[in-house]
Amino acid sequence: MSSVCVHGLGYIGLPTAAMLANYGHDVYGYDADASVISELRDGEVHVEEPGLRAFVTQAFESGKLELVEEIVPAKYHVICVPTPFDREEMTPDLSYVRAVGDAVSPILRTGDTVILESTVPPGTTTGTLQPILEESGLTAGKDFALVHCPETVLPGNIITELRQNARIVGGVNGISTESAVHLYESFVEAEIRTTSDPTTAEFVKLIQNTFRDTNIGLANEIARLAHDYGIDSREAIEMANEHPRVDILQPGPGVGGHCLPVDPWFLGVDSEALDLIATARNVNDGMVEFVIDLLAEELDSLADSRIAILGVAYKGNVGDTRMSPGLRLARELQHGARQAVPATDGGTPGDPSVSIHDPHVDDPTLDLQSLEAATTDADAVVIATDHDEFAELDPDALGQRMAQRTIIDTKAILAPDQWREAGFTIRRV
Ligand code: SAJ
Repeated sequence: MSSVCVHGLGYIGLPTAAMLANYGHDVYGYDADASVISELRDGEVHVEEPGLRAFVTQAFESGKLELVEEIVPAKYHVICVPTPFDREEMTPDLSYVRAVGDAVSPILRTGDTVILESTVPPGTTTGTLQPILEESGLTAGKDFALVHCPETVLPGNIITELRQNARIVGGVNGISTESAVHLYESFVEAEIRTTSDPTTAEFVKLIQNTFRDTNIGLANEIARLAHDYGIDSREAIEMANEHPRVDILQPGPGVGGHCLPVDPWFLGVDSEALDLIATARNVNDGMVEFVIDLLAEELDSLADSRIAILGVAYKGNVGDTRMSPGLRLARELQHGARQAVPATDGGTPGDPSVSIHDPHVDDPTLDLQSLEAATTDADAVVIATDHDEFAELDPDALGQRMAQRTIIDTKAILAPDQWREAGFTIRRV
């Protein structure tokens, strides 16, 4: 068992720190945001994730997970910090990675291993992190091990996937790779694959998320095509997927979260070859407009309507609203009238009134309403997230509250016949 300092206690760092501790390592959890440490000390788990609270509590109670205000020397440094992306400038913000490098460099010892898990543009581990760490006077691959090992866990299933997903480990040399494999072997039940270098491992992570985003882009384009041909995209995709080598994902109101809408752009940082990938990104971002078109097709006057959006989390059964299609839809619809979400511009009078409801989201900056309040007198309801609660909506109860019975089910979670029988006009993406 080893000493491990985990840098960054967010969606990935916190479960990783708890996992390592629960498998017997001596873990020091550090976060540059002091409020994260103090909340955790007060027993607050700031990441909404099934089972995480109990998992973190177990780690604390075992005495194997200690929170630290300053980073400490350790055999392993595992870096799980955010790497935001500026879409306008096409530049990644690597300041958090650099800051960890600056902090680790003075305490780095011969024999230590530094692992970068954050998603980064190809070349970051060797091009950005390595020179900072070598300011210590030590050399990567010779005196200390340096590795990229991307995280691949799915929000909503993080603890299971930390153990069960295959890991990709790419060190600057064989000894580096071996050292990281040794750490992951202590809790990963799946295969641990190694790449020739850290840049390949970085690239692999990006093309995994790009594959999913581009595939969803295809599904979304199919949905628009199906609309023009007057057929149901879901039925067509389900039938197409009967072919043994076809596996089209599901269309929807767009792609949210902090990974899929962002990671493909990292591939374009040092390459001009982004073409299909960029197009798919733009198709996915354009789905909000498509949903608005569907509303406009069903409502006499979109501008004078009341629209209730159900689901502002970025996907089903999570509380995370980062880059959520539901919020984007709300913003696009309600440039003026009544601000359920802070507007990005001043807006104009005459836009539809929008109310939002999400049983999983707790965000005081949003004007979230109860299901009843959000849907009362609504001219249309848009299901923007596939929360389990929404699949169980009662058409009669909802219809009685609404001004007219129109529902846009962007995630195809409702049974259309049942809703039609209740007098609804139902449209799906
Ligand atoms: N979505 C669709 N159609 C689909 C599937 C998803 O529109 O058929 C939408 C979702 O509604 C959501 C968005 O895509 O808005 C992203 O959701 P997701 O569940 O596909 O993925 P994330 O962002 O929660 O997690 C992804 C995962 N990557 C892959 O599956 C390749 C996860 O394994 C990664 O660890 C994570 O990104 C990450 O951290 O990079």
